[in-house]
Amino acid sequence: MKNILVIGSTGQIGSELTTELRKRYGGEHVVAGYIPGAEPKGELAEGGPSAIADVTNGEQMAAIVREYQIDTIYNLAALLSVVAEQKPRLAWKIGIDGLWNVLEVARENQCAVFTPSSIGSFGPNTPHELTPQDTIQRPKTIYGVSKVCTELLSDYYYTKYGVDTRSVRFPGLISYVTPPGGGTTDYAVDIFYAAVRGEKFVCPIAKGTRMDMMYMPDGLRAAIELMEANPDKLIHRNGFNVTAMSFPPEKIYAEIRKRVPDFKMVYEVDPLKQSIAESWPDSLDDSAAREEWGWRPNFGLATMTRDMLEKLSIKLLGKQ
Ligand code: VAH
Repeated sequence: MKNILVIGSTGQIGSELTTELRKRYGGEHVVAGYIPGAEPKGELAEGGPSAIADVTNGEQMAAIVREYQIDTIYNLAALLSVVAEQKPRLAWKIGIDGLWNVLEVARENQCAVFTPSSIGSFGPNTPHELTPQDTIQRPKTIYGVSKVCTELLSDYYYTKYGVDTRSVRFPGLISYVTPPGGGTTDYAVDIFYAAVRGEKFVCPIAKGTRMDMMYMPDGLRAAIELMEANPDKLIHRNGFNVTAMSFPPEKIYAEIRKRVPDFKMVYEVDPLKQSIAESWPDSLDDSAAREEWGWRPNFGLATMTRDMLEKLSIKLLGKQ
């Protein structure tokens, strides 16, 4: 039976991943790791054990791993791309110094480790269309630099010490549960909140700027299915391209207007977000994930839009 520690369990991915893991493995087998000031609340607090797990404190994490006999760590501690550009040293401290601590704890305690990478690990001279699994990665953001290092350091710990490290390169993740925290793709979440609230949406990303995206249920499944995959079939390990859809702002706007006809959007391009978005792929080739561990997305733009609008209407307005 798996005993799992989720580091960053109250963040955009962590909050839903912890709940999903508890459904699959039993609440008592999944520890919600958090940092002071970001305590689990409600279902996350009541659904199973929680503990302060700060990636910058290796000893603290090691004590949790021993106390709960942890065999799998999902490490979701990171600053997202825009916030990271404003706090590059902190981004490195959490993303890489923290990862080093996680990998050392995993090495000493025989834990498997999932630490997500991102399409942010690609840069302006990476092929933008159907970005290959194996290609040049020279990102120009500290977020991207830290994600390339995440992939390489995780591979190193597998090759040198046999630590079972695995990860995917997430596209923009869209969710109605926990709002995103400072990313370039946040607009694809914010647009739904504006539509349901009957507000005009001011889009910070320019018309025509395509980025890969994924509905959160698919993202959670990608992480869990990779960690459950037969290791003998894995040729790659850290940084599998995964995607579900790719669209520019005008396409998601048009899809929402099919259900919210009077919804309005205008553009006010944010220079930092736009420069980051333009350096990222327009679309990913995720054939390696499909071949090596059977990856398949379930949601596309239309089905995600329908579900997001339905769920957010209940969450924000109390009605369908
Ligand atoms: C961000 N949502 O925008 C994150 C993610 C691929 C995007 O890494 O920074």
